[in-house]
Amino acid sequence: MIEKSNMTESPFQVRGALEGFYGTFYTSPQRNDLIRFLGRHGFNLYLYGPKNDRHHRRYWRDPYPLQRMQQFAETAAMAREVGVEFGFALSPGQTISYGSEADFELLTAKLCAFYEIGVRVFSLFLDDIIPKFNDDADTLRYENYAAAQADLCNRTFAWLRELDTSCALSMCPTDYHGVPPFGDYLYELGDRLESGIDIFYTGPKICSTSITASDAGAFAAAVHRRPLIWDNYPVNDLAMQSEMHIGPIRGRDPCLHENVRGIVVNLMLQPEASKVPLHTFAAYFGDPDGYDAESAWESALHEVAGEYSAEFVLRLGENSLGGCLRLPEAEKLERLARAVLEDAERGVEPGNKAFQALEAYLLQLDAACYHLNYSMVNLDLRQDLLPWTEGLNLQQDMGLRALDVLRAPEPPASTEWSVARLQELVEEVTVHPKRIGGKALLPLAHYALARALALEKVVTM
Ligand code: LTM
Repeated sequence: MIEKSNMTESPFQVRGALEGFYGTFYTSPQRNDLIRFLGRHGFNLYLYGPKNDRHHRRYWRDPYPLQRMQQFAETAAMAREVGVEFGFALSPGQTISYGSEADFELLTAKLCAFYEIGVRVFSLFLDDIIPKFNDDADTLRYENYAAAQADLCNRTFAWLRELDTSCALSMCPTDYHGVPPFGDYLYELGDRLESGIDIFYTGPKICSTSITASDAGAFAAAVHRRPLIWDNYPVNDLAMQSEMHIGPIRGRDPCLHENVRGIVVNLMLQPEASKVPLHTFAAYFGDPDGYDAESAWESALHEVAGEYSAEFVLRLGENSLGGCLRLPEAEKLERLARAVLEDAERGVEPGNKAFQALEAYLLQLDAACYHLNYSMVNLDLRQDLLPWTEGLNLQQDMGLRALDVLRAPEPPASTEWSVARLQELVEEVTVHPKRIGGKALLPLAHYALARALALEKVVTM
């Protein structure tokens, strides 16, 4: 486990996690549990801004119900005790009139309610909106969109600092990724925004495979400040909902800290599973130069899943590496399945080395799925992984059945049942909503089916 004391030496000033995804946001107990975990691993910020919280975005003007404010108050107090600042973000961009005094009053009233429960870190998220004024008055009032956003942020910052000089403000711009030359908007925003306001940057892409110190340096030059990285790994919302990003963080430059104020990690929809990549971020924060993704992953799995379950979660994880980090989804399984298919197509008798290697690995996956379903001590992790465990279980079952069908000597009698079950499994795997296990087992299953059906024809002729 990474001790908090190591983190005081981290070169990253801000080490945060962000509830900033689309979809069902966390319950208060899930959030509190995650914050305690963050505190134990040297993170110092939890930023709250889930897109589907209507009081955060769609109905940003409305105050939160009392009961939710009480929950936030408890969370903020607990967070501080464990060394994490609870930050509140508001997303007013869909409907705000930037120059309106009435809207400014509603915005500051919303932030003030959080100030009163002890929150000192605030953010305005202006991402994922159409860069067009909602109110004609803004068209007359402002030279351009960046000027309007800068004005809103600057007034909010001045208001916060008058309230309390310890308050911090960051903002997520409408263009938050890319490489130079950036659009006029960003240069304009950088010129106009008060220097004390942090700006988020997601790297060259929205979900970036790699983020280098030079990417961040170029963005910093454009906006006249070192950005905060909004890291869209491991988030798995929207089109990524079929993916489970339980692998370690990779592709973050060891020198990134030179050009950023910090990194804030956008979480998955599954809070318990998010702890695994978060643990690896903690290792990177503590020693970016010495960071080794594989060993960080191993210790993350041991801590989050427990000694007894780590290797089984690893089996699932190594078949679920697809996503923005651009790793092969299931490198080993695909390699083993392809080797069997190639042999079968060349007429090599089943049962050879490749066949045995695939069978042995599929049996390992079978054992892993059984463990993940029925023996995990961390039940929250079990629950988070369940749809992917189900997908992997179908894959391994289909793979083993395909090997049975290939191995069967005398169709149709000896394989009839296996062929029928294999057909069903192929259909189930094809429509399964989660991505896991790569794409190589299906061609093998199709090959086994086609061969069995062809042999059946010969026998019955
Ligand atoms: O990345 C940013 C700044 N905004 C949104 C996030 O809210 C969302 O979670 C990620 C991943 O889909 N993409 C975004 O564009």
